[in-house]
Amino acid sequence: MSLLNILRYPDPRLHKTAQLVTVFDARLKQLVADMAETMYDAPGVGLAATQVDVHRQVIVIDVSETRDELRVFINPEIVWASEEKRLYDEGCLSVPGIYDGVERPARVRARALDVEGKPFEVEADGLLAVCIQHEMDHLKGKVFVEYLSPLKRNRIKTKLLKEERELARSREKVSATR
Ligand code: K2U
Ligand code: ZN
Repeated sequence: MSLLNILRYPDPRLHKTAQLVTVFDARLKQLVADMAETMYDAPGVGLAATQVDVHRQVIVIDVSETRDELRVFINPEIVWASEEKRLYDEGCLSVPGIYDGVERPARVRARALDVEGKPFEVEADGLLAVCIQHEMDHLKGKVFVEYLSPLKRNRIKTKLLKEERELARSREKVSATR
């Protein structure tokens, strides 16, 4: 298994639309295993393939306290969402250090395929419902900061680009001393 690089906002690749999975083979299983390892290492409770620059409809989620209940959603779709909304302070592994309120349906029913290609449905509320919707946004090329005001979004973009430049400079200094 291997740790994958997580794209950081505002990388344009985060806005690509993921394609349907049509082949359920060992390569797909390897991708899921690598995504799960990357998610647990981050640590996060979810990860979409888009975030690791793989543009296929694959999501891994584990919202369990014990961190040992991995859920894999392939070609997921939301087939029902409650009228009732819930505001949740979201974060994102692609937008490190930023948390802000996003309102979404409180409960959803999602239909997907498992890693063998077998269909299943799950009804979710709480953190699982938020995470499923957050990850499915990633597969559509949408990052949660797009729900925030343009002012907030631009401040976040400026902050993360500045951090990216400082990170690149410190890496140059390290390689120059070698
Ligand atoms: O997509 C991601 O970057 C993974 C998110 C999933 C998530 C976002 C918002 C709300 C719930 C889940 C990361 O797990 S963000 C880090 C985190 C960790 C624990 C609980 C909530 C968020
Ligand atoms: Zn995210």
